[in-house]
Amino acid sequence: MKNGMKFWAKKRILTLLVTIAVALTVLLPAMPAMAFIGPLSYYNTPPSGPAVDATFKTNGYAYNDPVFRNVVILTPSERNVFGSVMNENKLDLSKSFRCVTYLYQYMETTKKGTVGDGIAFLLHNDPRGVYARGWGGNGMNVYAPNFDYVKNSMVIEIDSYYDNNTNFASCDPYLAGSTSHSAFVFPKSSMIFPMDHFKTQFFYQSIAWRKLTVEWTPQYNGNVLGGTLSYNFDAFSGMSSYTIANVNSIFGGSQVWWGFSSATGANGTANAVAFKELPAPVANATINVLHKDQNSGAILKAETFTVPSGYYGTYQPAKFNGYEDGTLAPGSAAPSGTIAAGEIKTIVYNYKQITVQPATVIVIHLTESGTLLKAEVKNVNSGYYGPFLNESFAGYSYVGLDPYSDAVSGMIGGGQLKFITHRYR
Ligand SMILES: [Ca+2]
Ligand SMILES: [Ca+2]
Repeated sequence: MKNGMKFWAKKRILTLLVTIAVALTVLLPAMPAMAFIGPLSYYNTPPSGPAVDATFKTNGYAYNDPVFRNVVILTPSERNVFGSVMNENKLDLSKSFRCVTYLYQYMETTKKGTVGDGIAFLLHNDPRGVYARGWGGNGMNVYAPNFDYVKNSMVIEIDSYYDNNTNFASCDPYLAGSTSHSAFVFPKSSMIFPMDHFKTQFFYQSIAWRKLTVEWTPQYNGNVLGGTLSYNFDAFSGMSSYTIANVNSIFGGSQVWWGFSSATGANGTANAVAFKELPAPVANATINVLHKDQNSGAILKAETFTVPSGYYGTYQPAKFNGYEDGTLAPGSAAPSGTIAAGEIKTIVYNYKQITVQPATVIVIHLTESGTLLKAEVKNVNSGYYGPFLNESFAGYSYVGLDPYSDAVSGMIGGGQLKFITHRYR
């Protein structure tokens, strides 16, 4: 009996130990190990930015870098890990936004190997909210060939590993020689194939922190909210854009969660995101373009453009009869560059006349009843003339230009004659 009691007690303890061991095996892969919460040794110092605050939720193995407070390490430099960072404040897709980050997709300085699997910027309305996730490895923590994927979502993937297998969560478009690609992808309950990548761009892996700018521009089609998601990654050829006709059909609403997700498989890569500018409305700025006669300084043409703040494209000189090609004036704003919200920039081009020929402007001052007060012949050069304004005559007040008068200033050709008629009463 005593022996029997001992055997029973031993069996209880053994069962308990096995239960604990099984529980640990099941739980551990989902919990960040203590070794992963320290600073990471990057090859390059991350760009600075706003500290990641309490509104950001990190999941899986992701954590806020203890040294660089604007950086979230999505995966430490380990195999088979995953992580995400989601903001607890939803974005309203009826308003524009721009978000600027830098991505790191490389080893720690202490490690060597192949890079994988990538980082996904995602907008979503998954019922799991900030805890939404997909499979690890090439699932990049967003895809899964079943209902584990992140629902009601749109992804910009910066995929750092080419997958040609067709037995996990995603496989990739191929371009000989490239190691990485970016694309728009809509996660779904089946495997992601090359054809599910939209507007793919190919590139090479890098040890640099690479700039990722994401912009959203809403657009209504009648009462239906649509919009365009755009991004520029590491100064590849311009912005890549994808337009959605109906936001509700993708996200099931216009308010969406946003954040970054990542995973590694066989390659222990550090995947990290440095926040530079958190999502903020894209405000407008003003660009004036002035075209001037180089000698007289007269304005040949003036244009005003309302543009989104940020990068603006090139404003070229115009063409004017009788003038050489325009050149940028001293002190002019650059013809392309960046502009801040609310800022006004003035781009000035100077134009030099090709040949100067004599021309004539006759300025006549008449009363309404036709009495001549004064007449003058002005010998001018071809090109810009004037202005020849009204004058003061005792006992008379100015009425205005005669309806048949030429303009008080403007362009005149060589040998041409202009009549300016001012009327008085
Ligand atoms: Ca891949
Ligand atoms: Ca891919």
